Amino acid sequence: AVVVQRGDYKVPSYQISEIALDLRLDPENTEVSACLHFQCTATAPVTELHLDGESLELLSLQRDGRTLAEHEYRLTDAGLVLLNPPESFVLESRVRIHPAANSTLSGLYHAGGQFLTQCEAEGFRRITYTLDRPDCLARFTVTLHAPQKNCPVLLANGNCMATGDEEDGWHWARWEDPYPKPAYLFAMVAGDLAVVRDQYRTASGRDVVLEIYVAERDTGACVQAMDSLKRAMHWDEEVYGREYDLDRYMIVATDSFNMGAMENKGLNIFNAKYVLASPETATDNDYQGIESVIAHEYFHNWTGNRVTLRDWFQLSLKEGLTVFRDQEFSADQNSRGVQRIDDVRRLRAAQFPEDAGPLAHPVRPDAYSEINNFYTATVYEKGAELVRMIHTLLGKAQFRQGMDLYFQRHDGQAVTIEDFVAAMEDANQRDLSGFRRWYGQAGTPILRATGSYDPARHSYTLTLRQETPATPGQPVKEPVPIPVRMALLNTQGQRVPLNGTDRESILLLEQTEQSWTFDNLPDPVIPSLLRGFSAPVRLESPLDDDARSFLASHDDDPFNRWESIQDLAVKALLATVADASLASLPSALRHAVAATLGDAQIDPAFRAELLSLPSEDYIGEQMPVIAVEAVHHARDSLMRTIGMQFVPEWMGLYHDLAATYQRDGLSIGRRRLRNLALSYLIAGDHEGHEGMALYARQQYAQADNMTDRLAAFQLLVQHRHHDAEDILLDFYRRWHEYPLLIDKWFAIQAATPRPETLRQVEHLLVHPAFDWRVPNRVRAVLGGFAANPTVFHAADGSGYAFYAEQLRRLDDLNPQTAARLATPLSRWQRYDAPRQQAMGEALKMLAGKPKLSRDLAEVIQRSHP
Ligand code: B3K
Ligand code: ZN
Repeated sequence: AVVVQRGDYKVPSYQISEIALDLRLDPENTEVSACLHFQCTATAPVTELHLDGESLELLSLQRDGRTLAEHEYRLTDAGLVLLNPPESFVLESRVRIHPAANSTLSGLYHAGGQFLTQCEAEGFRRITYTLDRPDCLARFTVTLHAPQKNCPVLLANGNCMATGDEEDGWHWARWEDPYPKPAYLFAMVAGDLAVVRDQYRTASGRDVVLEIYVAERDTGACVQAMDSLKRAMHWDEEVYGREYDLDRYMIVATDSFNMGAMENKGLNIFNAKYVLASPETATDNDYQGIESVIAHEYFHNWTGNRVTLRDWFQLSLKEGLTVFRDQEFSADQNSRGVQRIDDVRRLRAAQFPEDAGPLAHPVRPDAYSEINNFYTATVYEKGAELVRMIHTLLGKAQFRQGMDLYFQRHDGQAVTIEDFVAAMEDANQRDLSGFRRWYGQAGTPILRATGSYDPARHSYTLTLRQETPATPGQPVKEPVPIPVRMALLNTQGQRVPLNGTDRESILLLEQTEQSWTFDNLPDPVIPSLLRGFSAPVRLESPLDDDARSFLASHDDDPFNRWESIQDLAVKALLATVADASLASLPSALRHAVAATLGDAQIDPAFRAELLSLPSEDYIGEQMPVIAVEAVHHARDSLMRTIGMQFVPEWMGLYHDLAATYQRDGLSIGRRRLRNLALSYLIAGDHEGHEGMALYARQQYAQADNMTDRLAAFQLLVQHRHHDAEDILLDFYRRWHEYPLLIDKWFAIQAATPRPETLRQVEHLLVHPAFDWRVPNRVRAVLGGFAANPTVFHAADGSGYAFYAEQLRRLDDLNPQTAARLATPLSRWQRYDAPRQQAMGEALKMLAGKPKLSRDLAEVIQRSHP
């Protein structure tokens, strides 16, 4: 396969100033006429101009009004080559494409009765011949034709300039986008959609029409999406001084989408999961997801669209920065501490394992064969952490100055990560040359801290050491600058002054090892390190259990308080994994849990975080060889012990926190804590005794909202209480018309940690509601299955074999989704020999598949070279 190298970047030899598209939309055969204005930008004459094109059937080709002769162009696998093109010319092409047959969901496709597009990263070449690269910015005019009856709504980027009727019940609409844009931001939608409208007045007083397009029956479920959009627009004005720049902002929801959403200029297309919500059909987490994805796509209008990418290696320039922006937005809207904990949890769950395995790559990758494989946790989440570290190093006001300069310099341009860092430097006269290494070096640094108090000198000395493990292609690592936010706490839990008046400081570890001494400390201190998780590293902390337990109830940094209790839990769990007879609750952890349970002053959402045990995956990550079964049993048994030892406390919470449904932050936190209490009560139930399941059953039946109903449903299904079957049926009957809920119904079953799950999942795949063409559904079942440690990693290899068989099938329909779902198999090195062998065989089987997609081929090849 062709590998694209970052170092091979070349400025395009031509630019396209204008693209006029005309589409006659028909599910089977759509005709696309394109008129492109080319202008040479190279100094030397160009003998071959390569236009990208994929799965296009060329009907006609004209240059400056004249049909091209055979010696003037050549068709290839990758597109169309124009031979000896003039310096400037107009190219008119007509092609035929097949939207209904397009199951890849890239380019133009027809699904659920609608025409939709997805052009990032390289989907536009599946619509017409073009220079499909982000550094080619053109002005677009788009004319859509479709039958009025099936497609009353016709949308594209920008402003609607004219509409009209045609013969045979067809109609048309013409759209113009005043902002030049790369092809990946092109979008069009046609279908029978209802619209929910609102408006927003910008800071400078311009009125913007906001529209959300959904199926008629979903118009009542757009409140959270619309509200989040308005809050995001306001926040970007307040925090970054950025206003929206068109008169209309459109969002379209669909069930058929490869990812979360897409920031097409003025016309976002969204997975329905991130638009639709009502209290009866969506959980608090769903609401939260909508808020952050709506904001994320909106923020792209400046970080991504107005300032776009030079090439795909720069992907994190828009994604890391925009994730950072959406995280900060959510932190401002909700609880900052809880938001940070959730963000770090996601980073550790997805990015750390990626960075430690064969798919590790720098935030700015060096090579790819299929760019869609690089929309990763590294590019997104680690990329956001890098921006956050710049924010930490510069300070809030200085970061804003850097952003202002970035926009001022690069508005309307296609730029690089280097341009971003340079703007941050130039706006603040700072040198970030060492920091650049973070972008080029893969792997998660290990940060080792040791400290000692000197009673004679009244001083505390802290030594920090860093080391980054080797990753594929990068055997030797350099030190990176690591900002370590820290404080020292006295025995009363107060922060003491650090060589001056500051009681919190940011140490910058730039070398492999550095020490800092703090004086004037009459008493011993406990260090609180990496507060707020100030850098994406693995901290090996110097604290003993008592110090951890102390921080678990005294640290005023919410992240570190949570981290302390997590560390205690991980330690206890690993001890049980090593020796199952140690299944007790160590006293330091018991104290921390008791203190948290006894402190009603703690905000309920934060309290729920403190009391949640680390996931099986996270525990496994801390082991050299992941002991799948032992980890599962250790966690189960710790849940049970904590459940049993604190029955009155959990019971008290469960009863005291009962309330009628409200949507404010406090109520959300209370629901979360209450459902956590229920899960401990159920875990703590004695074997065979189902007392607590009654509560769950009652809650399932009587809940006035989906958060509570689903929490109970999940507990009942996962613990396989005797009437689990009835409850599954009941849920299906009630919600079968709500695809997003049926996704959860599938996912929860696939994630049930029981031996019979594999057989049940086989049944799910032939369930009438299962559909290979709908990624949400496929992800529910296969994604749920891969996230089910004991079943996916069954010792006999049955989980892997089954899984690979399904990916093989999926790859023929939707390579992007297949490749993404294949990544859990890349982690084979972390398991014992028989599992390694079985995962290797699964990968090998896939590697030998006929018509293996480039997407899946790359993941397999990099996983098992
Ligand atoms: N930019 C899109 C992701 C496109 C993925 C293409 N395979 C959504 C986002 O990050 O906002
Ligand atoms: Zn994004």
